Amino acid sequence: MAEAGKNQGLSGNGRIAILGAGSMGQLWAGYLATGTVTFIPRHEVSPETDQPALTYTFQPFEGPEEVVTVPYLLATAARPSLLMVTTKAGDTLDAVESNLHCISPDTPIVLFQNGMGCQQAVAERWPQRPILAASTTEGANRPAPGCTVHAGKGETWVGPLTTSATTHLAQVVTALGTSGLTVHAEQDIQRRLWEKLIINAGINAFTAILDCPNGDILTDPFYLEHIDELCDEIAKVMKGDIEKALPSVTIRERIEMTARKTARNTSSMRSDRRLGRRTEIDFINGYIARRGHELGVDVPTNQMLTNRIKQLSP
Ligand code: KPL
Repeated sequence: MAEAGKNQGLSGNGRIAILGAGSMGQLWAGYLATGTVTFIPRHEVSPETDQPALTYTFQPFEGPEEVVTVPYLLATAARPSLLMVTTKAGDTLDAVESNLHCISPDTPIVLFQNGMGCQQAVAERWPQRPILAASTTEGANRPAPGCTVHAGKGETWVGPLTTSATTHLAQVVTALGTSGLTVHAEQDIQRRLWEKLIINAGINAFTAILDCPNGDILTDPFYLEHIDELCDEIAKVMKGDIEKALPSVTIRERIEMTARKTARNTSSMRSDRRLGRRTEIDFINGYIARRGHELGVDVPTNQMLTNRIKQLSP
């Protein structure tokens, strides 16, 4: 963690609250300056009976391991200047709704979810609020309880989802950049989210079904049988959804480049499945299938992968 300091550019007290203390939340909290960041607890924290903070071991991408202590935001504390939401896609809408009472109407909210659909649902529900989405290629995992590792160095793009978010973009990028992680402003965040969605749609379900690391899908007959049809469907739905769509061959190249680059990684969906947790399939292949149905595009492969994952997971 960096030294305590006020986040330049954010209005108010400069404090950043993080909703969702999973690997991604702990990664950002591990890099943001001590004293500027708090976690929003799942349940209200009582100063008399509850732990006032979350403590964990953080292994940064470079340098020695550190013990990080991040206080919980108390109901009585001053309202934060920025809310980062790092919950699982399926929990996002409810988590935001349950915590809006401690977030001022003009405080920017940045959504860090995988996949598509939940970010748009939040922006549609609160169109007057400054809501932004982030697409990140940072990789973090928790190999053991109480231990978070920054496993892959990436970049993060942040862009507005609602009109009022546009004026907050520069200050949000500056505030997140104080972490030392690479953060860019992106006006066309919808396209960035789609570009990440493509990768997740081509890797996650296959790894969860085959129960293998990312790189192993590339030679598996089940993947080889379905990947071209999957990429054709993705290309058609993408074209109906955004302006700068990609052709099917480029989609396959991008999926395979990432699968090779992250060959030994366990995807988030395989990990969810192994831990018996709900997966994010509804926001990945499930989202593409839903959009396909709305657009009149046939999406049997996305639907098949969605169904297979739902049969395997809770
Ligand atoms: O983002 C990922 C995930 O696991 O969700 C990929 C890119 C597939 C890396 O594991």
